[in-house]
Amino acid sequence: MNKILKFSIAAALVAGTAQAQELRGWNTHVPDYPVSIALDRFVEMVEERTDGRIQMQNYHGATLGEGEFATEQLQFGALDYGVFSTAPMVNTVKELGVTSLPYVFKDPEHQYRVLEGPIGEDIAAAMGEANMVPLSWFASGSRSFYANAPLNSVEDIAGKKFRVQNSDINVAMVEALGANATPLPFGEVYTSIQSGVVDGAENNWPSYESTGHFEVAPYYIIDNHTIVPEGIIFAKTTWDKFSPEDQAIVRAAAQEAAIYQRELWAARETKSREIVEAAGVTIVEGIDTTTFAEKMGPVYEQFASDPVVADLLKRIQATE
Ligand code: GTR
Repeated sequence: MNKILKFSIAAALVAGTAQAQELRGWNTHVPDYPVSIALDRFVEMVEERTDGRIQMQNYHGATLGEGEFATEQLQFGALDYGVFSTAPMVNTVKELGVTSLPYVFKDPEHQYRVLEGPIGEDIAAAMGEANMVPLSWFASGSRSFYANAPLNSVEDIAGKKFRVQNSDINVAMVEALGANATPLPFGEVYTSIQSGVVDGAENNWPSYESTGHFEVAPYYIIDNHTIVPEGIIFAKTTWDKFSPEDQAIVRAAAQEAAIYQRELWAARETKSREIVEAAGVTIVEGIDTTTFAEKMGPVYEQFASDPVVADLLKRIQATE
């Protein structure tokens, strides 16, 4: 073997070992959705600021699987990171349950104050036990019910079949309203409403619009029952491989991406509502949500009686 060839093989080997392994990022939304745009920005910031030491690839549109499956993959460390809704995690991390309870947050700002303070640190520690490291929280929007038949009041929710995220709390919430709950993957909701497997679902404006659910369930009642936390979450097994310096870079980029996402979100909420209104969706707003909230007593009893969760709940309620 001549010297030049030997040298280039050696150089390639060195380059090969130095070459960062590409991390895989999960996301359920279409590429032009606020979550997806902000996640792309996050990756650009990290790659640039780590001089390519960390290489990442986002997979949008649930191409790596539906949320429930992806959440498990994250917990096993088979996925490196992504933007995850915490709803499917509440069955494993009981501390997260408190954040999925109906009307636990006064508004999105209240949610950020909770998640970005000491309560959020305790929740993050509990998530760490399940191999998850939350780095920043995105705007996730208030969720409300929609159906293929009129929903003029909370009473109209009773007797219908609703798809829910895969979380025991969501099932209990729907049952407490006298309705039937079916946990289904996000990607199956459209066809499930269309074929009558369920009568409706619940979500925020951007998801209601971007998925086309409004086409098959054109009655939306604004009850704002939950604001389920959602954000950039890493597998702890991946996170622990970063140097402290790189961890600081990645965390800062995730936080900047969240600020960007919240701006995009505000604009998209308005746009999504305009789109569904133009399509003729019937929107019922200004309802008195006290009847809804009162029916949630058993749900709180079931999911917030554990002392650790009860304590978190008290602290959230005491947060201004
Ligand atoms: C959306 C959320 C998704 C997914 C979806 C659902 O609002 O952004 O991550 O959880 O709801 O209903 O499954």
